[in-house]
Amino acid sequence: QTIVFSAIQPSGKLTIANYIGALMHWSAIQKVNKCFYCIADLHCLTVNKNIFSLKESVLDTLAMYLACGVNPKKSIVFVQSHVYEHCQLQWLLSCFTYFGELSRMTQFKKKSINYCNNAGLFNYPILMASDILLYQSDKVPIGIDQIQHLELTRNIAKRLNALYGDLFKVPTPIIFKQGGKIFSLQNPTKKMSKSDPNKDNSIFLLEKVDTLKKKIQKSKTDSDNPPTIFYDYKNKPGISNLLNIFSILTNTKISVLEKDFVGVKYSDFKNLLANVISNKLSYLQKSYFMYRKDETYLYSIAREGADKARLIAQSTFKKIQEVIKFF
Ligand code: AQP
Repeated sequence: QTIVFSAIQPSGKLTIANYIGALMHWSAIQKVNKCFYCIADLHCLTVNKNIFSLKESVLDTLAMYLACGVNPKKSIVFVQSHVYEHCQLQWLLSCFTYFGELSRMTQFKKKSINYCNNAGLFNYPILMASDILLYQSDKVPIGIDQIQHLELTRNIAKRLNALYGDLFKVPTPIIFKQGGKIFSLQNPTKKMSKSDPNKDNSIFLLEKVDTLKKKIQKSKTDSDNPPTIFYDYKNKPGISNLLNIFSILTNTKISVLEKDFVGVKYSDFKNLLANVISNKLSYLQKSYFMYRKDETYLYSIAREGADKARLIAQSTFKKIQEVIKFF
C-alpha cells in the first residue's frame, strides 16, 4: 500500500490556505492509502516560542484534522514530539546535509528576515526530511511553497541510500492542480500564512461570519474601470486569488466563473464569495467544536497514533543502526 505523509505546524489558527493546500484533500487520500497525519509541534518552535499555548494549539489542530474528515481508525494521527525518533533521525541526516543546501532554502531566507534566525529555522528542512523518511513514505502532498523542501528530502535520501544501501524510500510529491498557492488578502503577492501578524491577511477556519465578510470586502483588489472579474495573476493578483478560492470551494472552473461574473461589481462578487466560504466553514466549525470539547478523546487519539507511529519509526531506526553500527 502507498504510504503518504503529511503534516501541519500548530503555529497558529489554521487558515483557509491550510485547508485548500492540505486538509481538504486528506480524507479522500486516506481512502486508498496508508496515511500518516502528523501535528508538527517541534517545527513550530522555530517561530512560535509561546510554549504555554502550544498544548492548546495542538489540541485545536487535532480537532480540526478530525473535523476535516481525518479518520483515526484509517490513518495514523499523531504529534511529532511524541515520537523521539524524529529528532534522532534529524541529527543523523544533518550530518549528511550541506550548509550550502540549507542556505538556499527560500523559506529560510524569507522567515529569517521576519523572525530571529535561530538554528532551528535553518535546520527546519532536515526535520521535515526526518518526518517523511522515518515512515518510508512514498508520497507527500504539498503546496507549491514546499517543493524545494521535498526536493532536499529526496536528495538526502538518495545520498544515504548511495552510501549505505536502500535505507529510505525516495518520496515523490503530490501537488494538487487546484489551489497550489493561496495568497494574502491585503498583500496578494505574498502567501497566506497562519502566523502572519496582520490578521486581516488571512481567513481562519474558525472565522466568524461577520469578520469573514468584512475581511473579504476590504481585501485588496485592483482599480480597473469598469471592474472586471477574470484571472490574470500578474496584473490582477487580488481578484485572481479570490477567483481561485471561489473556484476551488465551489468546484467550478475559473473560465466558467469568469463568464458568470461578466458585469458583476467587485463588492457583489466579494459578497458571493463570503457566502461560499461561510457555508463551507459553518459545517467545519460545527464538527470542530464537537471534537474540541472532548479532550479525553483527543488525548486518546494522539496516544494511540503515537504508539502506532513509533513502531514504524523504530523499525526504520533498526535498519539504520544495522548499517551505521552504533555500539
Ligand atoms: N498559502 C498557502 N497556499 C496553499 N497551501 C498552503 N499551505 C500553507 N500555506 C499555504 C499548506 O498548508 C500545509 C501546512 O503547512 P505548515 O503549517 O507545515 O507550514 P506552512 O506552509 O509554513 O504554513 P503557514 O500557514 O504559512 O504556517 P506558518 O505561518 O507557521 O509558516 C502545507 O501542506 C502547506 O503547503
